Amino acid sequence: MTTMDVLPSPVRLQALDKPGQPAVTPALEELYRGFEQEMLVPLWTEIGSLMPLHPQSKATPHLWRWNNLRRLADQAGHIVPVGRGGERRAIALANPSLGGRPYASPTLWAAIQYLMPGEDAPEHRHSQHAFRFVVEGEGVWTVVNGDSIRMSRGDFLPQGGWNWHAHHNSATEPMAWIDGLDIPFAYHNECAFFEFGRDEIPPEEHTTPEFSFSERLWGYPGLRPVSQLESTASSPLLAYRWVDTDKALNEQLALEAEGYAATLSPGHAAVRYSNPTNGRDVLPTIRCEMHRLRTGAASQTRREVGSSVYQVFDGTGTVRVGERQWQVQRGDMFVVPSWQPFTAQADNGQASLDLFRFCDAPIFEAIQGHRVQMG
Ligand code: GTQ
Ligand code: FE2
Repeated sequence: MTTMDVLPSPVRLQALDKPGQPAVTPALEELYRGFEQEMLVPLWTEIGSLMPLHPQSKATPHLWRWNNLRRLADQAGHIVPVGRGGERRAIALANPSLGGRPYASPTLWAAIQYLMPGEDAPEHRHSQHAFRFVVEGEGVWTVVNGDSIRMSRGDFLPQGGWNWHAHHNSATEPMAWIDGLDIPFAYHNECAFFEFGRDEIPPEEHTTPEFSFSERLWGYPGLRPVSQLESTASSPLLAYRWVDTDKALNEQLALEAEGYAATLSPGHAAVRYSNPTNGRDVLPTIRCEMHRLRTGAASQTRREVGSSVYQVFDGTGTVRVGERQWQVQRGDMFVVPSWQPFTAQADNGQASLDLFRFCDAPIFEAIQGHRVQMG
């Protein structure tokens, strides 16, 4: 290293010549050269960005249109084979201010996955927690530890880390769905493990049952199998069906109309997918919810520690994230970065606005670092 390499740039010294910083003198320049040479950085020059008054996300609010996601996934379906090595035909949302990396937010992966008729995605497992959510179509079964689970519009399928899984399209049409995982969180925190499974799913697991074993065991609300009293970190119920979610949301709005305090705010119903063994979030790192805004209704503005990804499940409306605002429709996806204000409003008309949401709140709750602010 030459002296030139370690000289602080004039720009940097100029930046330091401001309130709260020591006077720039030859002695200070000498001190900072010493720091750089020994790989040291003082707190007093960095504290503003290291310890901000409130979260200042590196992520940007951004919207991805479903017709573009769908079109490009279909294009990939015709060009890119799916198989061992690449593992999945999944295309991730890349937040525009996260360096072109496949991160929707600093913690969350969100992708559209696509399988052509007759195709199989090979078996593997990883420590990252995952889920699938289906905005349109059917025909793909995901096989988790040998349990074959049907995927149809509106279904939510959690899949805790380290479970073997593969997907197969048994139908005659291609199918798309979205995946949410904590891949960026695991990447940045260096805790990821991965293992390849069998290259072929045996025929006896290549089944297409209406309901999975997990639903037959766990799919009755409030009824816990007494043979299964140990709580598990991720939900053992591997599919939450749209008929139930839809009914639960409708009933909240109906109860509200009858005078009961069943909604979050006027016209805003919401349910959280929960783990039936402990009542907590379905996955240790990811919270998943479905929100329904009655026609014309708006959600209360809120900001929250941690980031969220939304997908419009149905209806049309306006969403505001920080300084941005979009008119949205079915399938559109958007990111709400940490501590940015968010509100949604359903258009006036026939339909309500249904928003599927996932976020990283369980991580921050676990470290006593979670905050929500309304208004
Ligand atoms: O379907 O197993 O979008 O392992 C990213 C990683 C999907 C999957 C993704 C995965 C999967
Ligand atoms: Fe996977």
